[in-house]
Amino acid sequence: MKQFDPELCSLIDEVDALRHTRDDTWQIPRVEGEMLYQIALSSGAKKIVEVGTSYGFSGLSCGTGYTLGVAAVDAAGNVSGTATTTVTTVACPDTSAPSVPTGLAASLVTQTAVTLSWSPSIDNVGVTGYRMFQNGTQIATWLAPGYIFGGLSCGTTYTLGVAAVDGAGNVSATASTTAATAACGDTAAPSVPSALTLTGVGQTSATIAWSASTDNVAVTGYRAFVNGTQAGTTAATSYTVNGLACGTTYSLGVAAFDAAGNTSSQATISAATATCSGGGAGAANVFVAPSGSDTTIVREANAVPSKPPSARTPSDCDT
Ligand SMILES: [Ca+2]
Ligand SMILES: [Ca+2]
Repeated sequence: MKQFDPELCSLIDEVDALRHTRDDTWQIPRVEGEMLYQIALSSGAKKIVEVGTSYGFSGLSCGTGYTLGVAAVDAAGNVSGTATTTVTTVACPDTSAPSVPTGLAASLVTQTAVTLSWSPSIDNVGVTGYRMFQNGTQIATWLAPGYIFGGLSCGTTYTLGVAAVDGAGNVSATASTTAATAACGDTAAPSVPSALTLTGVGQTSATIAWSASTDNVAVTGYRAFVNGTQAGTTAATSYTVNGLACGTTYSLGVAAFDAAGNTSSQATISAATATCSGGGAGAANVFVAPSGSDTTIVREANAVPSKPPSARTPSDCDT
């Protein structure tokens, strides 16, 4: 609290001087019993004012307490005691921005959200809130450290920022950090294997090969199918199916799968195994035509003739 000079001696001197000059210069009416008022400024200066009961002080500092005083003076220069009051001028405008937030840290990361925390900013008056930024764009205001950035995309890196604000609208610089959301769940199947070809065939086996599939994450392997039934898996781009029957046509298929279990559609190719040889799978049938290649007239191998050879007639062989 600034104090005005309580000493009134100089005031008296001033009044004495006025009394000698006011007729010529100040033209203060010389009326018996008239009261003048002395205003004691906090700076220590004093001022004589004419009769009145109010005075406006100017040139004071904002946000500062003052003691203001007034004393009465009569025409004879007699000065009263001083009455005082205290007053504080209006607070100074806040032109200082809060400190920049520090200690930014991302936590509780999910596929779609990241929680950003930070240390509170400080301000000459008071921090009233924070502005939140996502990739440089303000998306929200927040009252206290700790904000959840939501609605994010999985497997994506974001720049997250925060700036402090005070009641006068002063804004700190923006502090930023980067954070990546959790990896996306894989729901996309690999591409269908292409360029499926039959690269080898035997009486009981067939080998197929194809061009590698692609995937949004990675192809783990391939499932091989025989007539629609899975026969096995491989990480390679070829597969040999065994245990087939000779002289038989099969539908061979292959489909790619990823680590999440997503499987592509099948690519298929028709494959005929090699013709059966004697003693092979066709041994159950006996050719009766002289050439041994008649495919329309056959007899079951275990058919027992109903008559001994000596009793047979040609017609016995027709059925
Ligand atoms: Ca401030
Ligand atoms: Ca995938």
